[in-house]
Amino acid sequence: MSKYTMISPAVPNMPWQEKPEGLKGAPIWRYSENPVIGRNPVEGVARIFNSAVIPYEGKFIGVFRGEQVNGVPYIYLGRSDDALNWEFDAEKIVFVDEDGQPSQPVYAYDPRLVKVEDTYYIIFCQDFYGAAIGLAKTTDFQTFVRMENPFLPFNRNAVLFPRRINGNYVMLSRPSDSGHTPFGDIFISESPDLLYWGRHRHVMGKSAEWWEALKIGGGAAPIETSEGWLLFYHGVTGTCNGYVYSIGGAILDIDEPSRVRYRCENFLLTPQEWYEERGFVPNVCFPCATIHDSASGRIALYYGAADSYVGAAFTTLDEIVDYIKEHSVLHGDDREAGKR
Ligand code: BMA
Repeated sequence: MSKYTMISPAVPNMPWQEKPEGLKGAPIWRYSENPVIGRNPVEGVARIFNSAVIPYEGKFIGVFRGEQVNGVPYIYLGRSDDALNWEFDAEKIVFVDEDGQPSQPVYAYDPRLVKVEDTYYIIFCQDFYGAAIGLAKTTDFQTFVRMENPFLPFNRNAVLFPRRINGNYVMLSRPSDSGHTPFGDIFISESPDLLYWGRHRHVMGKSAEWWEALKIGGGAAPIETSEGWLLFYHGVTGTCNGYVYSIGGAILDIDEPSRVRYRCENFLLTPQEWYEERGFVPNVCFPCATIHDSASGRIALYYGAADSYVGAAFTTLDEIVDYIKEHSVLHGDDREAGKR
């Protein structure tokens, strides 16, 4: 009998591997065949990483950050029967505007993919006179309609919640600068229509813990649970050799998610495998999606590794929630509604 419940569909065919014996630290374990996606996955694309996947029509579909050989990132569509072996379209996703006219972003990266009601939304980083959040929707993964840009530049790491809260769509984001941003807290904004955004609140900031002492950013779309919204996010620290990206966990209040209920002082995953430590940008674990099954409580977390690969890791709702609660350290800001 599970201790906690997920409020989301059952996904009986989700990918899974049992916990290895002797696992130490946080109860989350890497897929033994990682990386899931290797180099040069598509003609003209050198690397796929920081990508999002979702169950679709009994199988799986995803939006993938493809770093083209000219260095410009774009979003590619991929399909899979098992969410581990992926086939990618040869061409990048073509976007149109609300009138059906071509509306291709200059570049597009770090996509998240979230279903709200009957529509799938892609939330990504793009050029809007500087790095800013892009938003697009599809119902069939054939036509992709770009919507109005939700926020002003500079902003990154936007993550839509999978349902409205108190009647409004809700999105996390991380206001930033035009460069590699040596700061950054997670904020939340609401919208009645995905067009006009307001009621901005602060959710949580960098913390005293070394692994997230520089900046943080939303990761996978929050999972609705009996304890609140389970959020996997990234935390960044600065070293003499550059940034290190780890994966953290927090649980946000179900009705007022700008309030943090629990926040794990330990990282859940930090770079330690070759595909996380070695690559185009070393020492990066960058979560962008989960596939989770409410019937079994199983969670598969997808993360970009070293800006070069996609990795997967597994956990269960009971184990990860207990771990986050047992190691929870809240800061003054975290408990606040986030309005000043
Ligand atoms: C961030 C983003 C991510 C990237 C990370 C590490 O600023 O650009 O796409 O994974 O840096 O390079």
